[in-house]
Amino acid sequence: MKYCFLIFIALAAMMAGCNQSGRESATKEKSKPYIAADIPAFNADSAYRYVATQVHFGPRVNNTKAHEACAAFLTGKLRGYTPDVFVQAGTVKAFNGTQLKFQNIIASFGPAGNNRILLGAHWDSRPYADHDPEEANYYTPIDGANDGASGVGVLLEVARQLSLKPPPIGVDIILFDAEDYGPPEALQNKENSADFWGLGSQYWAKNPHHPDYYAKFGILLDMVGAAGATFLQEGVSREYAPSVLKKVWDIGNQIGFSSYFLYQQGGYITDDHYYVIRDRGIPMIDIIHLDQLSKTGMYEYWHTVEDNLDKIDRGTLQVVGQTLLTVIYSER
Ligand code: AHN
Ligand code: ZN
Repeated sequence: MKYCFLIFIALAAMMAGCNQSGRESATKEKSKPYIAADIPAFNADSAYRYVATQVHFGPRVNNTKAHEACAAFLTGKLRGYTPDVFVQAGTVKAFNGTQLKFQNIIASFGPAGNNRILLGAHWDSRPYADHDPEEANYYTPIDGANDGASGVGVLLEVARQLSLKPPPIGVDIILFDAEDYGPPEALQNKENSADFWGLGSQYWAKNPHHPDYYAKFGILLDMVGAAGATFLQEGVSREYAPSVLKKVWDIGNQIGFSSYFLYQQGGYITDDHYYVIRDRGIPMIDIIHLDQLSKTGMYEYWHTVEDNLDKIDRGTLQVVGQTLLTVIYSER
């Protein structure tokens, strides 16, 4: 009897092992995806202007005037593209006890029902340049042109496109707040390392704007605007949303962006998608600029005062925006 049990455990472990390698190879190789006809053309100049406007408010750090003003801008823009905009406002507690005012901004398009997808990006920017080469800058708020504004700029242009041609499925765009208020590097420890990031997405995932909100899958954009960006296959995405990752990577490659969407494993990032997966059960991937040659493994100017508008490239915004539109309008 005892042995049966042991064999069962051994078999289960082997099967888990198989599954694991099966899953990984599924995301490593490209194959030809289905792509619909008549996909709208993404406008990178428009996306770039949306990025620039956000950056010009100054750092969008919670509890500041720039943050408040940017929220009004984002909400106003989205209301111009759909009547279905919901602002989820409240307060969350930061690592240092500060009560942060936050606004998750949600815009819905297309048919109602559960056949829908979720697109996200964070719109706040980090109060600390704690990965800057200069120690004197560790507590300086960053422009967050790439880290924050780029993903939001792409999603605002996607929203404009969705307003011009209704998508075949429901699409929800969520601009998450309070993603980047995690403890500064010097104060990080085991107790505060993870769950003080993604405060807005954690709140939304536990209190969605509709009580039983569900989407087939989600795509998060994070640092999608720098010249020569490399999107490695991020670990949480690989493990919890392999088929979504494969679909998006195959489409990106198929339409000509193989130097951006690399079939290469990246590290595990505690980003907003992690909380949407954990607390809402929606498989969500993170399209995020990872760079194995940089010190942090992230975009080289990540959490530095150099994360500014100069580094934003219309070509990269185009790659990500056109890939998203192709995914959306090819869904059934
Ligand atoms: C952590 O470093 C734990 N999370 C990073 C998520 C992030 C911050 N993405 C952009 N800024
Ligand atoms: Zn950040």
